Amino acid sequence: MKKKRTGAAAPSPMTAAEAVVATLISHGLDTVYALPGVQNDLLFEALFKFSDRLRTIHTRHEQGAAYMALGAALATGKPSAYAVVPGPGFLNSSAALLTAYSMNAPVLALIGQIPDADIGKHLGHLHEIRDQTGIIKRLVDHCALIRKPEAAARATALALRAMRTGRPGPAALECAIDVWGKSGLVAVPGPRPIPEPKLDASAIRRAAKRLGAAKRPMIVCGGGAQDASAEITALSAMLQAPVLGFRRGRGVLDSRDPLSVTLPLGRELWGEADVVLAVGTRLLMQYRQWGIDRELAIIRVDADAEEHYRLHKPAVALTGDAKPILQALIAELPKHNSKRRSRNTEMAERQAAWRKRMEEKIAPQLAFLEAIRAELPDDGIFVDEVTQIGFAARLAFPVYKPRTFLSPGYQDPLGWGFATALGAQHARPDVPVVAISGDGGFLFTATEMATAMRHRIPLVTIVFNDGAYGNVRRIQQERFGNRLIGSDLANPDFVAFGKSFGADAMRANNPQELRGALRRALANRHGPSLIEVPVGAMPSPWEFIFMGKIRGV
Ligand SMILES: Cc1ncc(C[n+]2csc(CCOP(=O)(O)OP(=O)(O)O)c2C)c(N)n1
Ligand SMILES: [Mg+2]
Repeated sequence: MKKKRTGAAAPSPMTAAEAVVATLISHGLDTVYALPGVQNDLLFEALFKFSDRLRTIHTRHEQGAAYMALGAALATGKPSAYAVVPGPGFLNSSAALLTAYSMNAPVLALIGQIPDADIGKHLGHLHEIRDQTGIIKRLVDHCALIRKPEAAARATALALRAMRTGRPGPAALECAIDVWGKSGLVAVPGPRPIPEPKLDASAIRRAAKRLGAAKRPMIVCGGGAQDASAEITALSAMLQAPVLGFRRGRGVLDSRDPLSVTLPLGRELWGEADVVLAVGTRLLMQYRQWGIDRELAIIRVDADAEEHYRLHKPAVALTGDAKPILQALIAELPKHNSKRRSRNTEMAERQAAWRKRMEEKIAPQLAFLEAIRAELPDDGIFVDEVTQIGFAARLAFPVYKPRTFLSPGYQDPLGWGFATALGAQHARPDVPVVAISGDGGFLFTATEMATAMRHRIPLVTIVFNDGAYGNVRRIQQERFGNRLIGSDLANPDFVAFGKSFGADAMRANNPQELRGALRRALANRHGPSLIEVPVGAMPSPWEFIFMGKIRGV
């Protein structure tokens, strides 16, 4: 998205911390998710000073702060920020920062440091960690150490710009305990336009010709297509091309459109396609599991020029933001497009056939998902987790709008869900957010229920309690001769747990009761609600996800 150049304000005296905070504000950020500590006291002093324009949402663990920032970025598509102390504070946030990197999410980490003069000397200062910068560098594409107030505003603006330039992703700024409070003359810059590669007219023409002539075109969407929903919808209709979104690409094309598919039908269609338009997706599952052959031409649209060639040379590579590229493709396509018959009936029939097969195998999961979809409004956000219901949701939860199905990408970090959903709900108070968790994943960040209460965040969380790391347990049963180890869990009474924080908490024993509980929870906009659903072991969904080769066999 482009923003107008607003220029820097006239220089005025301020601390490095004030310069960072003022620059966040000048770039449109309104929240910092944070957990304080002595190295960042002067950052918090600046956050206090600017608290009429930037809210500080404090959490109970740094992973909560970082996942909340991630959730805010995913739900809004805009940059978000979190602040933590160095060493353990930073490391506590690192799984979330890693997940932000894997999801190309624009999250800015503000990380404290030991005294500036002693960085690298191994003196054993409070929270010192060997080569903190080196560790951060492995987790983000852009990081900088702030050493002077005069450089702080510019460093912040550069980090925010890097987060949205090319392939989006997180950035980090470190600042030493004795530098945050140093004063200097600072000019606070406004946002500058994000550089976009020029449209490659000849590549767009080649793509339009290939797609126009294709007999069985298909579109595959990843997270990079989330802001090009209108364009994907138009192209799908023009080409009568099914649109596959699995996990991060879900919701780009409304699930109610018969051309909107997920797994396993998407794999079948991959096996039949002659031209695939792949938008903002790594295509890892397609190349590594489903296979590729000479009969299939791939047209890739990606913000990252290197991504095109990581696995395979595509027929056409288009680099940049998906939206303008697809708009150019839409303008060019009518000159080359074949006459197309509607595939709606065919696709509806094939979807129904797969649905039937799934109902035969994973009925318990599907029934709970149906209950959730029936109560969650069309624009409500569903936050997925690494749990039985989550795996099924990736296959079968209908998604109607972009950025309303948040699934954690290739890290799949157990425990991301609750805290990420809190951030999503905090950043999007206008829509309801429902998080699902297993009993295992929920307790990773369940302490953030205190954050939800403190900041009155009306998130609805459903905990499916099977008393186990159920996914692991089933694998041990089915593949390892029932040698169960490390997969059974002792749990609290989740309803009592929720209530002890002051949350509205209830139990639902079946899909029908879940609907009633959700109705009550979604009506409560004053604070968090927790619904515990006791469940038994669930049937395996893996036969619909890991399906093996279909091309180039
Ligand atoms: C950070 C992290 N640690 C471990 C795992 C491995 N893992 C995947 S699923 C799972 C069990 C999940 O248990 P629960 O949340 O109760 O969901 P259930 O499978 O029981 O539905 C584990 C341990 C992971 N994905 N991420
Ligand atoms: Mg479980």
